[in-house]
Amino acid sequence: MILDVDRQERIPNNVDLSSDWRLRRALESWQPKFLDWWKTQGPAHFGRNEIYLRTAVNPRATDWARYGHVRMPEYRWGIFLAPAEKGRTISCGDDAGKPVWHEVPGDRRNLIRRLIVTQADCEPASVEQQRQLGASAPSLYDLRSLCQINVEEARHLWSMVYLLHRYFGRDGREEAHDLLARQSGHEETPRLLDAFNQPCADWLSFFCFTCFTDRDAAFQLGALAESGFDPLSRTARFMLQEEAYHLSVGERGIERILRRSAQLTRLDPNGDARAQGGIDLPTLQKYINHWFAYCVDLFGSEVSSNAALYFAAGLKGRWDEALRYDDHVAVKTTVGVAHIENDAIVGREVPLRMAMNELLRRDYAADCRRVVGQWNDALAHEGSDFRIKLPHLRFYRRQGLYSGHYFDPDGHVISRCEWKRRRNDWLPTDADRAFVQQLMVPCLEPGQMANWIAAPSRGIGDAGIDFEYVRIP
Ligand code: BYC
Ligand code: FE
Ligand code: FE
Repeated sequence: MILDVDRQERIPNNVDLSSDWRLRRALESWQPKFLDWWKTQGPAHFGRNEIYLRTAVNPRATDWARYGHVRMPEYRWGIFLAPAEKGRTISCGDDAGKPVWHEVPGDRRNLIRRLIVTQADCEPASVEQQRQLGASAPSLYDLRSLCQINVEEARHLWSMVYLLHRYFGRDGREEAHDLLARQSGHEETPRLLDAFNQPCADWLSFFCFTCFTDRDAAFQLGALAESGFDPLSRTARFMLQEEAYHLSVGERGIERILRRSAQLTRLDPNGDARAQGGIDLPTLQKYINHWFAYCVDLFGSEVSSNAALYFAAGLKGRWDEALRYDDHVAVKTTVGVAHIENDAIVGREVPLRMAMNELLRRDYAADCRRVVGQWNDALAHEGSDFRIKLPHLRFYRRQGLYSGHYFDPDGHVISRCEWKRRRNDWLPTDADRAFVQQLMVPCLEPGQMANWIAAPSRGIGDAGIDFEYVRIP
């Protein structure tokens, strides 16, 4: 009998590794390289401590993870695909409606590989970016969140490396090797996408990252879950299950900082949160501007022939493609996309398939606006008049139609001169970063929080806020 989930194996999995000795050997020889990467590029602190972590054990809807104290290097990283859906068909593009592929179609090999490699590259990148954060955790509760997210991003890497090894032979093995060789922020061998080469050196950045960058992951994985290459779809679907928690860490983290900042502003005779050892609300807004803009770039160009190819080939769909749309071929309609001509904003109609990146970005932005709405409710609840505002999609872009032009946070065209004059009002300055950095002192007593952040409303599962999430002897 073939076990659904094999947990006794060196690599826990539900892909029947035990019956494919070549694949198993290839992955087992990648494993020590992965562990070496984890040691040298992964979390620099608390590697020996027992941490209350969730471990994925079975890709079903409920009861899919176990919780318990484990040391991170001993974490059981597994390869799990969501259960196959019987009779699933290709959800978009030229082959919409035909049965999905269980092997890689030869003519789509390069496209699929590029999608998987791009997705895969982000996972270890994020762990590298967050490497030093453990040293300045604002609480044990938050330290545990960081470690949880790090081990799960590493599991996402495992999932992608499985796909590369299983379906791409020698090329796949080389790509898997390169995934551990590139390094976030490295001058010669950086990570593939810009946001993953940005420093994430303080906890305000961490919460912005998990709110906005992990949300990009959720939307990209949603689009990949629509893939006609079924193993990719199933992998993405299971990763999405873990991703929900990452987003909540970011959303709730920022909300806790906002609440605390509002309280400290009120407390100070001059309304200065900084004087009270907190982060002032305008600085928070600047960090949000920075990270939102970088994450908006992650969707690629507004008009993209790559995106059209992915869609046409049935490899990447729209958000909720199957549920939200009737026309899955998408060759008859157009989408309005603002272009910049002679410093003026001009609306143009673009063939729908060419605008797939932009559609996903708009869905992403709508979700971000929903979150900002909740933050503003929290600010109102604290009696603050300050409101967070998401910058316009054109603000501070380095990819796509708006890069090389200047816009204010409302999306109006401005001159380079004006940009230089106002930039420090809109984006964190070196002084802002230095200020935030010096607030980052560890607070590791169970139940205690650093001064600049409010306590969470509740703990993890049944555990209280004062639970010993990380055992520190
Ligand atoms: N930075 O037609 P274009 C995650 C490149 S996050 C640098 O505009 P395309 C995670 C692009 O690669 C989710 N380069 O774009 C989060 C192309 O280069 P080549 C990650 C960029 O291809 C937190 C050129 O510009 N998953 O998992 O339609 C923690 C022109 O391309 C950027 C995915 O992204 C950029 N921002 O779309 C842990 C899904 N943007 O090929 C993990 C897979 C574009 O001409 N990736 N370029 O050399 C994709 O679907 C697409 O590659 C993209 C780009 C949406 C990223
Ligand atoms: Fe991930
Ligand atoms: Fe994530």
